[in-house]
Amino acid sequence: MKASDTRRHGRSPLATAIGNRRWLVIWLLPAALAAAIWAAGRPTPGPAPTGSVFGRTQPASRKPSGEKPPGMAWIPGGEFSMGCADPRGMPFGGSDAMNDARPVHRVRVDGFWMDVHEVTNDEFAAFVDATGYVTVAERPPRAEDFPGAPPENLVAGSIVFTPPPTAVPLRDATGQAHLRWWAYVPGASWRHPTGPGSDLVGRGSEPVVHVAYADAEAYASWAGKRLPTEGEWEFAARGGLAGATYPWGNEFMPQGTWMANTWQGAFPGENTAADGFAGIAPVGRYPANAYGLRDMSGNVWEWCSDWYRPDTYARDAAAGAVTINPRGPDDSFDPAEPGQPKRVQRGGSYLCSEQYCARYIVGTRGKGEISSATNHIGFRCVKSP
Ligand SMILES: [Ca+2]
Repeated sequence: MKASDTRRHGRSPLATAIGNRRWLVIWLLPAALAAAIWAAGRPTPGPAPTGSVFGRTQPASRKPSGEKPPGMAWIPGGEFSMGCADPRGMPFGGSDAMNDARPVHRVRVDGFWMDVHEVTNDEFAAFVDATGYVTVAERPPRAEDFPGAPPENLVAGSIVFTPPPTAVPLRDATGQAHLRWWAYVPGASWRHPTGPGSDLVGRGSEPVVHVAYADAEAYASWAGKRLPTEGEWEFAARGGLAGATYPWGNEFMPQGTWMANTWQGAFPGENTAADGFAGIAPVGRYPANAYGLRDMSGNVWEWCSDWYRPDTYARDAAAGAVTINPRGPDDSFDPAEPGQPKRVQRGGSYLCSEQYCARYIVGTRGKGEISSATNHIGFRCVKSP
């Protein structure tokens, strides 16, 4: 499949065959709203959220036992308000109501260690060198998983951001607008982030990408760690702040400082790189939050261990006043793509902007089909004391 073919003809048979397994999730808006946003270029900010739905963050006092694992920070755990108010009225809040991140509800998590930064290419290479592990993107799709797909189409690869040369609508009636800037690239993998012609030279300290959920889980297990629950991830990202818009506070750029690697310019064609990076940044190039964590907003998306459902928070809120150590629902369901098992992803990426997917906002949620990978999805690990 060529990206140009996809753009010209919509979703190709190969994209359907492969894409059902390895396709990125999008979030849809009513057509009228999308048209208005496109016409205006950016949403008109509404009234600021009151924040009254957020209660205090109450960190636990328990200290960790044992020595601090290298490269990890202690996250004290405690009780906090999890979720996000409708972000459309916030500065840089984007255009999507993000209903799956409500209601804001009380959650308590135990303390844990968390990687200070996203897992890097060098770290992932050490795992592969030690184990011989082959990632999902490096394995040819199996014919039995894609009945009817021509054998020549069953080639290993992954999905790569491929921005179009001209401005395009961010949403349309087909629900497939994202195909204009994503392409399935044979040979793309963590070793070749943008395709067979690319490599990891000079990218050792960048976060590893093109990792499917099983890849992240395999690394974590090898490292003696695990993937965070969504509750742990958000508690850590909030850094002790209650209801702040970002991991560092309520201002997107306090004192004019770039705090995260996101997208600037008219997405997806114009990338001004005003924050210093046009694409992925090496980990740790932006300030840490109060728990010492880097890049909890932006850079690359991070897998969490919870299955994704849009009604998870509603269920938790209905079940009791405080949800203790939530591990997510027992199954996955996304009404936008029924039948695709998805896990939660958090934090947004270098491709997130206020025009599209403002999920660098700390309480918002993402989701990904478990065997899909792209060049803006990575992860970090946690460890219980
Ligand atoms: Ca991140």
